[in-house]
Amino acid sequence: MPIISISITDEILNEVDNLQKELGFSGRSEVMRAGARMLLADNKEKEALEGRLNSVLLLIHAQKVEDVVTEVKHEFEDIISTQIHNHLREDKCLEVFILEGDAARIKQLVRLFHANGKMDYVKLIVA
Ligand code: NI
Repeated sequence: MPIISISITDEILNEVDNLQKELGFSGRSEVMRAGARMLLADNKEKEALEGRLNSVLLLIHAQKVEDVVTEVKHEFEDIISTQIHNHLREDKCLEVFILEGDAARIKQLVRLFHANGKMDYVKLIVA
């Protein structure tokens, strides 16, 4: 198995260590492999989507990156029919987008939120 090194924030590393104990993983590598497998499976499912979709996109992010979200969402007004913005504990924002439109366009939006690396959580739910 190849060995790679990754950089990770203290905050995420702490959470990874807690998760390792809580779920009984044998080490950090095992947690990271499980995370990568979930992301791959999620992406495969998303890539298979086509045609016109109704969906809900959930985002959790730090308040300080709100401008990134605002910038992205203005480019996708054609598929965002409703948006709910709510404040959570610890300066976090929860965003709920109700989306309607072509699968390709919805995937493009989700990809942007994933790729910028600034979101704590990105989840697309297809109705
Ligand atoms: Ni906010």
